[in-house]
Amino acid sequence: MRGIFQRRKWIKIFTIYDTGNTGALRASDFERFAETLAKIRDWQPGSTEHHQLLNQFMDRWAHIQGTIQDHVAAAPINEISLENWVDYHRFMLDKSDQYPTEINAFAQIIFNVCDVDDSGNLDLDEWVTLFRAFGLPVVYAQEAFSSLDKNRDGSLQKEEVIAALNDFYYSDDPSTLANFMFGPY
Ligand SMILES: [Ca+2]
Ligand SMILES: [Ca+2]
Repeated sequence: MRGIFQRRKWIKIFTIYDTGNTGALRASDFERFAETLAKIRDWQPGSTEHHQLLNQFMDRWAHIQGTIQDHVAAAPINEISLENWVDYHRFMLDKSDQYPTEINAFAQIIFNVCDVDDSGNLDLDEWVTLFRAFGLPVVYAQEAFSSLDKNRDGSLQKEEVIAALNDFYYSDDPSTLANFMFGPY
């Protein structure tokens, strides 16, 4: 059974990125995702923040696409299939030097966009913003938030989010609390 459970969570991340809901990831999905997030922060096209966010997402796309081309598909690709995506995560899991890149990049995106008051941590309202931005049903945001707030201080520190992302990506244990960080999977 090992791996089947992880696969479901990797697919969940795929659905978050698949903003065009086509079942394959393209550069345009990443661009649309960045635009949605920029709108939430009211970062106008042409502003530094808008530019940086778009670059961040295009870098993600280039990194993932490049890694898949080089190590997973072994051929040029202009879209990422679900199977390539799953194999990409298996590859990352095997290369322990690779996956902190993945986790940190995702955490960076979360904080850049959702830490609206620049406090360095996320309160519940900001976590709800994340759910909205990621196209996730907000009804699950509070339960997810509570499961990640390990020190129970009512906000999510970056370490808590990074620890949760680690568990989310790589735990194969159904009882891991962080499995629920983006709601049902
Ligand atoms: Ca905050
Ligand atoms: Ca906390």
